[in-house]
Amino acid sequence: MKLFPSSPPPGPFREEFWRSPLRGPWLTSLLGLVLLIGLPILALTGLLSNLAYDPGFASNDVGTTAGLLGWVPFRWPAHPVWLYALTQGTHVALGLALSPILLAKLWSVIPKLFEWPPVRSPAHVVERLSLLFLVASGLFEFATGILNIQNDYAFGFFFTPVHYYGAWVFIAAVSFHVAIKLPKMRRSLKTRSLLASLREDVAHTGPDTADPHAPAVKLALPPSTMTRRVLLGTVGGASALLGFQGLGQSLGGPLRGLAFLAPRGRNPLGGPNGFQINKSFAASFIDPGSVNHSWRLTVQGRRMVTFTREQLLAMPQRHYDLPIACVEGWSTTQRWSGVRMRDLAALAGTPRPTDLTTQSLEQNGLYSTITWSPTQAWADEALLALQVNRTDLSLDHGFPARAIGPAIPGVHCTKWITMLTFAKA
Ligand SMILES: Nc1nc2c(c(=O)[nH]1)N[C@H]1C(S)=C(S)[C@@H](COP(=O)(O)O)O[C@H]1N2
Ligand SMILES: [Mo]
Repeated sequence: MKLFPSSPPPGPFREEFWRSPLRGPWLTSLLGLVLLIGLPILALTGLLSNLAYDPGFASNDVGTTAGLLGWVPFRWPAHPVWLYALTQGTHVALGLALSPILLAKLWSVIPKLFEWPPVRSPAHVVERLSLLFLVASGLFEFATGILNIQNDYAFGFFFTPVHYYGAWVFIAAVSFHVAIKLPKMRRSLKTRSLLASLREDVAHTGPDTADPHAPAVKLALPPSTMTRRVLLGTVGGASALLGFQGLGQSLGGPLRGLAFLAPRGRNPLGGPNGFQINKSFAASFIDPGSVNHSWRLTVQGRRMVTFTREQLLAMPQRHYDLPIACVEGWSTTQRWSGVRMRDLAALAGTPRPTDLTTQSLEQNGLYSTITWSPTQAWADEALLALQVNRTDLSLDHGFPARAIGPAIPGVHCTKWITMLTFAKA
């Protein structure tokens, strides 16, 4: 018994519904080639971001350490200090740049979604299921990533494991797809020259007939109303625009002006202390009475010591240009001044490298406590910062003191510090 009638229902299930002669295996393969180059870099920088969080420490537990997929082949280094700004800036800018390519590629194969009959054989079911995983996980990863950079952790910590495990599904689905389609992609790419296709005018824009099994209807498509130059130019232009705006906010400084979509604003001089802020003091709900002269820093090592801000300022001050590099892709490099973390550790009777756990005055914040690995905590540039750009930190930038260190994600630069704990986790 036949499951489906042999003639498709009207609408998108009929081949003549899809009229663009530009659609076809050459276009799909060309866009596929761009994704084939970009996606591995996107995946790698994404996995590195998870690693940079040091998710193995209890207070950093972002839910991504479970099982085989909790990929931690090495510990995140402290140098070069701009490492995370580079990897995460690349991840976000590239993700933005690839989104128009992904959408165009989906557009180029959309008739396949309405294939008739929908199910032909068990092998056909497997193939369609693998495509379902591919498209669903791809759209999901791009959508959650973009929402996260625009909405400031719209999903709270939920985002991290979901985007992380979603990435493994996407990586698996892409690998499977590439393994199957690579020969077809290579064949299809040979059917047209890119340069010649870009030179065609609209009257000479013929159908993409690379597929010898293309249905006859393909050959009888109406004349094109658009050249390949316009199509590829639009997709490429959108991609470049999004990529550049991503780069603008990653590189910061004057280039921040390019970042027309940046959720934290474009103005490089915005915010107190001359640069932007992520979470303001008001949004932290910290009692203003706890950051006045009564504030004390507690350092817990082998013994416990407390310091006033004046005592900290009387200690040797170090000055370093260090970026704050947020998972959202933006970064900003400023000159930070303060006391070395390892000097504080020594004063608390802990002269040997251990982990460092920060504690903010902020209650219930997602980022009020974070653990740094010994590599970070004992680096020269690991500071309890009291000043930035030679003036006191503003309340919004973490007054009375904030943590800042080399090559660490922004989320590890805890503001409004009340306690530092040096201990083996
Ligand atoms: N106490 C506290 N510290 C915090 C945060 C926070 O929400 N609370 N946000 C972190 C994040 S995610 C980043 S990117 C940086 C941003 O620094 P900024 O607010 O000075 O721009 O601070 C980090 N320190
Ligand atoms: Mo962040």
